[in-house]
Amino acid sequence: MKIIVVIPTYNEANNVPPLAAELWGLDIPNLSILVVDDNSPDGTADVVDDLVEHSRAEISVMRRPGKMGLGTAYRDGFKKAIEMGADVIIQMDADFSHSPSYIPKMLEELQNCDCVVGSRYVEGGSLDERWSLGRYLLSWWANSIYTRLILGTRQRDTTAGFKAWRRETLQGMGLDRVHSNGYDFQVEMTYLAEKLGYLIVEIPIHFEDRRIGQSKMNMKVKLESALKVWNIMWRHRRLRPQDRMPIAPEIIPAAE
Ligand SMILES: Nc1nc2c(ncn2[C@@H]2O[C@H](COP(=O)(O)OP(=O)(O)O)[C@@H](O)[C@H]2O)c(=O)[nH]1
Ligand SMILES: [Mg+2]
Repeated sequence: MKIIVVIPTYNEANNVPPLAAELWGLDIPNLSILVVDDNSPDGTADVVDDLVEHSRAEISVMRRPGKMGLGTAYRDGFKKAIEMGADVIIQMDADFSHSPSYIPKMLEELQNCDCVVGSRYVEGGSLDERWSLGRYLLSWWANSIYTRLILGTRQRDTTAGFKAWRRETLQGMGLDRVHSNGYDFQVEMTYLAEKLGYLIVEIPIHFEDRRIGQSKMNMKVKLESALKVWNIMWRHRRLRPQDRMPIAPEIIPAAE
């Protein structure tokens, strides 16, 4: 079973090497890393190239010409991972908010469902201690109440960015149906997967604030994402499990 961890990056040169080391340290056979970099001014892609050259474990970088947003980074990365033959595709941030230590549990759970989500808002999940009560409540309300009420989804952490997908789930969802570009991408993926009848399991995680570098999230982005939830609902409201995309059979080379 081939596992590819897709990591979108914008100015994460100091995070990628220690993150890659932690991922390889898990000792999961056939795990490789695909970094999707948007021409980060801090040279993140060159740092990955250096890793390609100097490490024995598998890592590659997809270079995009400029900052085009998290959503398209994941879409491009997922398509590439499928092309590379991944059976399981893991998505995570580069900044250690998503601890690699949860990955073995995610892979175990994925044997019995279509997608596993590392969740801050199920029992046992938690957020960085440095978050104020107000910030926590706003995030919890946005994720577990506002978005869920509009979309009618079961998933509690609707903007979670730490997930493990079966290849067939992403193929059946049809990545070209996904339009969101920024943080609303996570919400759209959740809604689409649930509408198409895929089984999503949330496992609790502790979400730590980024260790190094700066967040690309701000109040304007949060407000925009909140409005976009309506758009996502409108676009996909009629989808049913029978609307899953057909999965093309593997082309098996004919025997000589
Ligand atoms: N390729 C790419 N990665 C991005 C972009 N915006 C954010 N990221 C990456 O997406 C992940 C999450 O972003 P982050 O700033 O940590 O968001 P936050 O955790 O919500 O504050 C990080 O690995 C970022 O480097 C983008 O436009 N393009
Ligand atoms: Mg972050």
